[in-house]
Amino acid sequence: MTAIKPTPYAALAQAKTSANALRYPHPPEKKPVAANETAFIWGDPHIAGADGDRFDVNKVGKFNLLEDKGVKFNADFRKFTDKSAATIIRATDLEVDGKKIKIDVNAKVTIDGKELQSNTYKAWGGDNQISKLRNGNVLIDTGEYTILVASEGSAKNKFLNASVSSGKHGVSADGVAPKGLLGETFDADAVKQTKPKKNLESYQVGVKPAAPKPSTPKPTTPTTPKPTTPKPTTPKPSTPKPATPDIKSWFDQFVALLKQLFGNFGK
Ligand SMILES: [Ca+2]
Repeated sequence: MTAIKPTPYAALAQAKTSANALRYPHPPEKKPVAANETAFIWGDPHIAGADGDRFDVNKVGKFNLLEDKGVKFNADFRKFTDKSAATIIRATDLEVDGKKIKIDVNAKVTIDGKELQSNTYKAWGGDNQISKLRNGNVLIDTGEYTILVASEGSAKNKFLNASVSSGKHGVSADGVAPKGLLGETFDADAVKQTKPKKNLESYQVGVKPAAPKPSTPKPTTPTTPKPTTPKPTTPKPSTPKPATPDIKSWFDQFVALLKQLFGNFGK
């Protein structure tokens, strides 16, 4: 059999294509990782990860929720009341391209120590900006992420809920993948986590996980959680559990908010 010769037209088209390829070298575009996804943390804290992961964190201390290039987002977990076993987020702090942002339980915002007034915003470097919305919520835009922090609860017992959303370029366009309790769920895998990927202590801010002693390999006994001995004598004070907002409605509100803010969200 003789090989079929390309027709002159096909040969011409091929030549043209290679010429174009040389003229416009176009690296293949990488598929965005975990684009347009949202992870939530709310109540005593429940976590809903970016691709459907669900788990709870019931610890006291400062924990990292998100760490990526130019962004750190930490939450302070405290006991809801002195007597409750449940913990809630009492404060958050962020570092976004060098700016230090603190958000207290009333959603009061300070940037490098200066208070941000209600219904105002501040922008700095790149896409970074922070808005104190009329409803008291705080919106932080880093370009790569949109972070929302909301104060919830009764006047006496307030707590914070938060969400982290990725944009259309995903979370790894800058070559750095996110870490942290929420950040690590932007991994675009099909695994629905039922717990954090690592030992909870390794997310703790300012606490280095103890290095394993090489001599005595301790069996990995998980730190026994303090038995929550409910005092049977004293009647339980009617401390309402932090309202666990319906995740769907929270998300809908969030999307509506973004639409209201940006109009062309998602385009
Ligand atoms: Ca990144």
